[in-house]
Amino acid sequence: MAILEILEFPDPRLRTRAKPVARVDDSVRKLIDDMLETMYEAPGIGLAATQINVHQRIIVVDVSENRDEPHAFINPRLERIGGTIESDEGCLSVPGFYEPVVRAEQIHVKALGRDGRDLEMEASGLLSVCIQHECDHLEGKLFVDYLSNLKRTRIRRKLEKQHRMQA
Ligand code: QAP
Ligand code: CO
Repeated sequence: MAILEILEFPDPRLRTRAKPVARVDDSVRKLIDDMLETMYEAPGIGLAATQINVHQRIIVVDVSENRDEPHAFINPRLERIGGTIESDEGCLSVPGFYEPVVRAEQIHVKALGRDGRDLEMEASGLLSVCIQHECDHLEGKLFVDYLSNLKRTRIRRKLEKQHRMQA
């Protein structure tokens, strides 16, 4: 297992559209395990492969209180079932910033699981929001894209300044 480096906004690599996983093999399983370890260590509740600069359609999430309900979705497809929910979102790639975002409340997810088998799941609440947020990453989309230009620009400038200070 390994902890991987997480790209931070406005890194242009976060805008890459991820490619479908052709075969769920040991390398994909190792990647999922490293992503889960990286997410737990951060700590976060969700991580997309895009965030660790791997442009394959893989996300991991765990929204449980005890941090013991990991989910991995390979080639996820989302159907919005209904409702709307507004919640404060953050992102490991946008550290220190939380802003409200409106999403579908209920979703249906089809994907492959870590075992390579078809997986279907309905989700609502935080799990639903988190899956939608992570699927956006695979399209090169970030939660800050839902904010006003002013808010997004402020966040970008603050992170750019932090990155300069770290350099
Ligand atoms: C996506 O995000 C998410 O700013 C997952 O300093 C978040 O795990 C979906 C994190 C909220 C729905 C609601 C963020 C950690 C973790 C930070 C995360 C930070 C440290 C974010
Ligand atoms: Co994120």
